[in-house]
Amino acid sequence: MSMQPIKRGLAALVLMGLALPALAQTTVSDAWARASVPHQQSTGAFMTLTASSDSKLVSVASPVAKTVQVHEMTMNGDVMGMREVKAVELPAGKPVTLDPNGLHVMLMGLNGQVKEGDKVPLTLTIEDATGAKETLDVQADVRPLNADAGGGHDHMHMQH
Ligand SMILES: [Cu+2]
Repeated sequence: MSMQPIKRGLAALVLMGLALPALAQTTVSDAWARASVPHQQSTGAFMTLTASSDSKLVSVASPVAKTVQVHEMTMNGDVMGMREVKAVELPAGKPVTLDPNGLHVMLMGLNGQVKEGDKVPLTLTIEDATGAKETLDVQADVRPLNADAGGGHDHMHMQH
Protein backbone atom coordinates (compact mmCIF):
# COMPACT_ATOMS: atom_id res chain seq x y z
CA MET A 1 0.00 0.00 0.00
CA SER A 2 1.53 3.23 -1.12
CA MET A 3 -0.34 5.24 1.55
CA GLN A 4 1.36 3.61 4.50
CA PRO A 5 4.51 5.75 4.69
CA ILE A 6 2.30 8.84 4.83
CA LYS A 7 0.24 7.40 7.63
CA ARG A 8 3.39 6.59 9.59
CA GLY A 9 4.52 10.15 9.13
CA LEU A 10 1.26 11.46 10.51
CA ALA A 11 1.48 9.10 13.48
CA ALA A 12 4.93 10.45 14.27
CA LEU A 13 3.62 14.01 14.17
CA VAL A 14 0.81 13.11 16.55
CA LEU A 15 3.28 11.54 18.97
CA MET A 16 5.41 14.67 18.87
CA GLY A 17 2.34 16.74 19.61
CA LEU A 18 1.45 14.58 22.58
CA ALA A 19 4.95 14.97 23.96
CA LEU A 20 4.73 18.76 24.09
CA PRO A 21 2.71 19.14 27.32
CA ALA A 22 5.59 17.52 29.23
CA LEU A 23 7.60 20.71 28.69
CA ALA A 24 7.27 23.63 31.05
CA GLN A 25 4.40 25.76 29.94
CA THR A 26 3.41 29.22 30.93
CA THR A 27 0.12 30.83 30.07
CA VAL A 28 -0.40 34.54 29.71
CA SER A 29 -3.77 36.20 30.12
CA ASP A 30 -5.11 39.74 29.96
CA ALA A 31 -2.02 41.21 28.28
CA TRP A 32 -2.36 44.92 27.62
CA ALA A 33 -0.23 47.99 27.06
CA ARG A 34 -0.96 51.59 27.87
CA ALA A 35 -1.43 53.93 24.94
CA SER A 36 1.14 56.69 24.59
CA VAL A 37 0.85 60.27 23.38
CA PRO A 38 2.95 61.46 20.41
CA HIS A 39 6.69 61.67 21.25
CA GLN A 40 6.22 59.94 24.59
CA GLN A 41 9.41 57.99 25.33
CA SER A 42 8.05 55.05 27.26
CA THR A 43 4.97 53.17 28.32
CA GLY A 44 4.06 50.07 30.24
CA ALA A 45 2.67 46.64 29.48
CA PHE A 46 0.84 44.40 31.89
CA MET A 47 -0.42 40.81 32.08
CA THR A 48 -1.01 37.80 34.26
CA LEU A 49 1.42 34.89 33.97
CA THR A 50 0.82 31.37 35.25
CA ALA A 51 3.62 28.81 35.00
CA SER A 52 2.98 25.06 35.14
CA SER A 53 6.23 24.50 37.02
CA ASP A 54 8.46 26.80 39.06
CA SER A 55 9.86 29.23 36.52
CA LYS A 56 10.90 32.80 36.11
CA LEU A 57 10.38 35.49 33.54
CA VAL A 58 13.89 36.46 32.48
CA SER A 59 13.39 38.84 29.58
CA VAL A 60 10.89 40.58 27.36
CA ALA A 61 11.42 41.94 23.88
CA SER A 62 9.20 44.01 21.60
CA PRO A 63 9.65 45.58 18.18
CA VAL A 64 7.89 48.77 19.37
CA ALA A 65 10.66 49.84 21.75
CA LYS A 66 14.45 50.04 21.71
CA THR A 67 14.74 48.75 25.26
CA VAL A 68 12.37 46.54 27.20
CA GLN A 69 12.83 45.94 30.91
CA VAL A 70 10.78 44.49 33.73
CA HIS A 71 10.33 47.04 36.51
CA GLU A 72 8.97 47.06 39.99
CA MET A 73 7.50 50.03 41.79
CA THR A 74 9.40 51.33 44.78
CA MET A 75 8.39 53.75 47.52
CA ASN A 76 11.01 55.94 49.16
CA GLY A 77 9.07 57.97 51.69
CA ASP A 78 6.43 59.67 49.55
CA VAL A 79 8.41 59.38 46.38
CA MET A 80 7.37 56.70 43.98
CA GLY A 81 10.00 55.29 41.71
CA MET A 82 10.81 52.15 39.86
CA ARG A 83 13.76 49.92 39.27
CA GLU A 84 14.64 47.11 36.95
CA VAL A 85 14.23 43.55 38.14
CA LYS A 86 16.35 40.88 36.46
CA ALA A 87 13.77 38.10 36.84
CA VAL A 88 10.22 37.62 38.05
CA GLU A 89 9.60 34.42 40.00
CA LEU A 90 6.66 32.39 38.68
CA PRO A 91 5.78 29.73 41.27
CA ALA A 92 4.06 26.66 39.82
CA GLY A 93 0.35 27.18 39.31
CA LYS A 94 0.27 30.60 40.97
CA PRO A 95 -0.90 33.51 38.81
CA VAL A 96 1.56 36.41 38.94
CA THR A 97 0.11 39.74 37.87
CA LEU A 98 2.05 42.58 36.32
CA ASP A 99 -0.08 45.68 36.85
CA PRO A 100 0.33 49.47 36.96
CA ASN A 101 0.88 49.41 40.74
CA GLY A 102 3.62 46.81 40.89
CA LEU A 103 5.64 44.84 38.44
CA HIS A 104 5.36 45.93 34.85
CA VAL A 105 7.01 45.61 31.50
CA MET A 106 8.61 48.93 30.59
CA LEU A 107 8.78 49.74 26.91
CA MET A 108 11.53 52.37 26.65
CA GLY A 109 12.57 54.34 23.60
CA LEU A 110 9.31 53.88 21.73
CA ASN A 111 9.72 53.72 17.98
CA GLY A 112 6.39 55.45 17.51
CA GLN A 113 3.13 56.27 19.21
CA VAL A 114 1.36 53.29 20.78
CA LYS A 115 -2.26 53.88 19.85
CA GLU A 116 -5.42 52.63 21.48
CA GLY A 117 -6.78 49.66 19.54
CA ASP A 118 -3.34 48.59 18.28
CA LYS A 119 -1.63 45.47 19.46
CA VAL A 120 1.88 45.40 20.87
CA PRO A 121 3.81 42.18 20.17
CA LEU A 122 5.80 40.99 23.16
CA THR A 123 8.19 38.04 23.25
CA LEU A 124 8.61 36.68 26.75
CA THR A 125 11.51 34.42 27.68
CA ILE A 126 10.74 32.11 30.57
CA GLU A 127 13.25 29.84 32.25
CA ASP A 128 12.21 26.80 34.27
CA ALA A 129 13.97 25.31 37.29
CA THR A 130 16.21 23.18 35.07
CA GLY A 131 17.38 26.22 33.13
CA ALA A 132 15.37 25.30 30.04
CA LYS A 133 14.03 28.35 28.27
CA GLU A 134 10.78 28.83 26.40
CA THR A 135 9.68 31.86 24.48
CA LEU A 136 6.10 33.04 24.35
CA ASP A 137 4.71 35.45 21.82
CA VAL A 138 1.96 37.62 23.22
CA GLN A 139 -0.17 40.31 21.60
CA ALA A 140 -0.96 43.01 24.13
CA ASP A 141 -4.09 45.07 23.48
CA VAL A 142 -3.46 48.78 23.69
CA ARG A 143 -5.81 50.49 26.15
CA PRO A 144 -6.36 54.22 26.75
CA LEU A 145 -3.82 56.26 28.68
CA ASN A 146 -6.07 56.54 31.70
CA ALA A 147 -6.83 52.82 31.93
CA ASP A 148 -6.62 51.53 35.49
CA ALA A 149 -4.13 54.14 36.66
CA GLY A 150 -4.56 52.86 40.19
CA GLY A 151 -5.08 55.32 43.05
CA GLY A 152 -4.02 58.31 41.03
CA HIS A 153 -0.38 57.24 40.90
CA ASP A 154 0.29 57.45 37.22
CA HIS A 155 3.94 56.54 37.35
CA MET A 156 4.16 56.26 33.58
CA HIS A 157 4.55 60.02 33.48
CA MET A 158 7.86 59.74 35.26
CA GLN A 159 11.08 59.95 33.36
CA HIS A 160 13.50 57.10 33.22
CU1 LIG B 1 8.79 51.32 34.78
